Amino acid sequence: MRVILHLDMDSFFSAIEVREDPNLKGLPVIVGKEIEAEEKEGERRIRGVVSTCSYEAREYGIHSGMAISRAYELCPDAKFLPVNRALYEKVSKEIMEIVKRYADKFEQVSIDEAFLDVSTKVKDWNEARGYAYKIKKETVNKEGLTCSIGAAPNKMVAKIASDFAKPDGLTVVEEAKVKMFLDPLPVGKIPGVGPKTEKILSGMGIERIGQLAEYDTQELFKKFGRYGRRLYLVSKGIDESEIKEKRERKSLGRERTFAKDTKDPKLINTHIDDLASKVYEALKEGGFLFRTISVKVKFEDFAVHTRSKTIKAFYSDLYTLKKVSKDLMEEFVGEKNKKIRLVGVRVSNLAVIGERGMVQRSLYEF
Ligand code: TTP
Ligand code: MG
Repeated sequence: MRVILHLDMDSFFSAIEVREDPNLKGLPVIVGKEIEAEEKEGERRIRGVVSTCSYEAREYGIHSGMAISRAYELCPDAKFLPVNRALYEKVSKEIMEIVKRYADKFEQVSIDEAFLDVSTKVKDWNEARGYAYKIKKETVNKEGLTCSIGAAPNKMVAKIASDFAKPDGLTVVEEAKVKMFLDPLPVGKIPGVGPKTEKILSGMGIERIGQLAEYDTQELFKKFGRYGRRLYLVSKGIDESEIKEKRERKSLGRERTFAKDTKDPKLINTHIDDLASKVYEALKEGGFLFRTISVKVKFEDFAVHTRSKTIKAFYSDLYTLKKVSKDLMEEFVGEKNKKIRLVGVRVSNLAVIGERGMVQRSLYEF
């Protein structure tokens, strides 16, 4: 039996603000980016968008992505707070550490949500419910924050289920009930189906997932191409995708012993280039960025030396990796040096692409 849980924190940023200031409890609380008063043509304006808001604020029709000015129109008495991202990231880390321990396999997918494979932890769906409940209780006890959990035979159904009874929800959808659960839901509940697709589907007379499941598959493929195939599978509750574990890595490196000890700079540099490429491939696979590059050499007398360079920001490109590695190697290579037996390239100070707005960049402009 495969049991996947999807956990999503309730009104995450605003729930943290309420926890920090209990006076906010029960009030419409809006957390927004770039909240600032600006003077324009003699008029004071508030700029920015709503990151999230408390469930009390949602009753006024306020939601993520809405202009703060619009939220202000809908609920002038709401508490408007700036985004304290550093705090939310710290809390996110703590929660993920707690939650991770419950899983055979764990995949964090955003600042406030994660998938857990708990297949070996529970024997049946009843136990799955109890197990999920334990997790919910621990996040409340340790962090003072509630979450919603969906339990299902796959990631997609678990994600739809976690959203089903928000906030503080727990929805279990066992295999035999997947169809019954999905059929009546609007197609917009399918992760990735936005207003655009919803509109096209509506034009085809499809409003609910059950109607999508019954629709002529050839027509779906014709209309949406490969995406049509995904829609079809999802509507039937089929999703074989695995939980992708991102192992926390402190560093990542490759090394090589030469067939014959050498001091030939050209040959050594060729190997450094090649090792850098291998490290780069591994970085790409894990979605990592680096700040520190190190090289290691073992001389013919087995003496080991390393040299490192830490750069100001996170980088991810092969050119930077090769260039810095070769620069670092310079003092070890050349006629006056001993022959080299082994070389290695390593990166450390890693970050994950996508985290904290990390993007790929290059140290060198071309
Ligand atoms: P969500 O889980 O989508 O929203 P939420 O946790 O606030 O509320 P819900 O109870 O419905 O899950 O997003 C998590 C956090 O990500 C959210 O608290 C704030 C941030 N966020 C933005 O900054 N901008 C956005 O447009 C969205 C959707 C979220
Ligand atoms: Mg959430």
